[in-house]
Amino acid sequence: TRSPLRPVVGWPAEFAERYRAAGYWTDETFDAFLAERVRRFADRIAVVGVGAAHPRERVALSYAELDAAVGQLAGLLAAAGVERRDRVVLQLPNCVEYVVAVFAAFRLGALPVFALPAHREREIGQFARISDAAAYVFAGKGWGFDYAALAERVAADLQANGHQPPAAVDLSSWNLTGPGPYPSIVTAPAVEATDIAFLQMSGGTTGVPKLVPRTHADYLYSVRASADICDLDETTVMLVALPAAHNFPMSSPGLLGVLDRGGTVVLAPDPSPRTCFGMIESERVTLTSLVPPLAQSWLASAARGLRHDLSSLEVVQVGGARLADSVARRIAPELGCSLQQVYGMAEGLVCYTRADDPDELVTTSQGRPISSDDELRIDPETGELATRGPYTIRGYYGADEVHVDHFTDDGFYRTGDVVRQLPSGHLQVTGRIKDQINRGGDKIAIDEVEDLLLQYDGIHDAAIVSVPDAYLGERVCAYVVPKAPSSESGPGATDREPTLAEIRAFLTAAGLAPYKQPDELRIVAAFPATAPGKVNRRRLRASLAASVPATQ
Ligand code: J2J
Repeated sequence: TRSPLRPVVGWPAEFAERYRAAGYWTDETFDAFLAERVRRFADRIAVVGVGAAHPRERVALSYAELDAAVGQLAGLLAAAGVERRDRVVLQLPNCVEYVVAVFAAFRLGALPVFALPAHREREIGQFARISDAAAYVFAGKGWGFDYAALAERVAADLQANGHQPPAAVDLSSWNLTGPGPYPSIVTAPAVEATDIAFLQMSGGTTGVPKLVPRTHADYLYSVRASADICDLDETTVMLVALPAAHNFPMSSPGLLGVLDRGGTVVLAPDPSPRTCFGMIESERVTLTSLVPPLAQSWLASAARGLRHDLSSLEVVQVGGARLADSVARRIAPELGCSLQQVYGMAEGLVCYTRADDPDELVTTSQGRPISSDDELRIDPETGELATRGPYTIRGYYGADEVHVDHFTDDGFYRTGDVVRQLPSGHLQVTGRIKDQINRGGDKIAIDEVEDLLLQYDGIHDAAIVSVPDAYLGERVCAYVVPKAPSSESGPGATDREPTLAEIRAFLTAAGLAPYKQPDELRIVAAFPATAPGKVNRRRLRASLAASVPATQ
């Protein structure tokens, strides 16, 4: 049997009452959300994309067909043993089944645990362990990686460590449109809107990831309010180019915002300009969300004359990492649409530039919060932003030991971001004080990579440093002090500096997602001496970063 859902720090009663009275929190749950949209928009197209098993075949589901597929998949998950309140790790590429799987979990009153396609044994194993997942849903091996083999390795590893492995559910062998082998499940068990609906990945600053518990009520508020701000309606066609499980394309306003308004979600199987421009043209896409490096590569392709009709595109959102002002200024003229900057986080707070903001604010700021009840506090000394509000969590899932590092006594989430607030209320993100690298929107916990490097045989000490990168914004540089050559090394001894390729092979063998692995290696004889401790570790990284001029 699985352990019960763990308790989390929630909103104090007086805040909960305030958010309900203000109309932010309603009684709607995700399953009820879908049911109501299916009633209103039954024959409209809800989701377009490729199937998990057929990455080259176009599939389109109406709202009614989506609902039917959700019932079928819920039947399959139930047969795999998933029950109300169980956790289900979802690791799917951008295929139509992704949307089906999210709502199939909700149909059972189960909680999706969102993972990225780039995650590997280490991350999936951690998510499964921390959440004590009942099932792991993935998409076979047709997507450039063998997820079935990954599932086997994760299961073996959990078993070896005394954990019950989750049931493996491979959607590449599931028939999305045909009658399923199991009875369809059409009604959901009773769930409260203030219950935790799912666990989202946190950017991460520690060796072990933290999971973000979001409730139906708080998340759906952010989705509805985002759909209002972005003016979505039935004519909205959104291209999901980023991994669909990322909080940004999921909810800001994301695919959920589009479904809220009866629009169409188009899932791009990969984010390349070639694929995405083609889909924008053929599906008449009006909205998409990008991270800054993708925005740059789209600009470069448009400038090179990759010929496609992008005239349907109204808004390109950019967020996840700081967009350089110079790139921001090119988006509207060169892609022929409006730019919207988005600064958000899985923990809650989301800021948008607004359609009627002056160009200067749109190109130089990261927007202002969704809600007038988003409370912002900027530390006068460090500039760090702390925030609380109707959709910002008060604590992580099952990580009590890190609580005080991330939340203040009065319930503010410490973002670790350094910001400046303009008189208009808009924020500019100017820096970061958390131990994290933001590699073009992908978040890397420095501690996690350093801890693994220290397990490498030939490494005496290691420090992970962020290096400026023209395309990614930041890239990952490992400073390594090799072990001293042993004095008795005779002929054939292999005492020599480790190479980047060897270190990456080691980290791959350790099951670490490729995007977290060093892009670059710098060997040094010794680190400047510092006393042990977190603060000194930060100082060491800063002095290393300053010691060598960054190459582009
Ligand atoms: C600078 N840094 C940014 C921006 C996020 C919408 C949009 C993004 C996310 C997201 C999200 C930034 N400029 N425009 O969840 O709903 C950095 C900050 C922040 C961290 C959160 C959403 N937009 N960031 O990126 O949980 O450091 O969410 O604290 O992945 O990304 O990362 P994540």
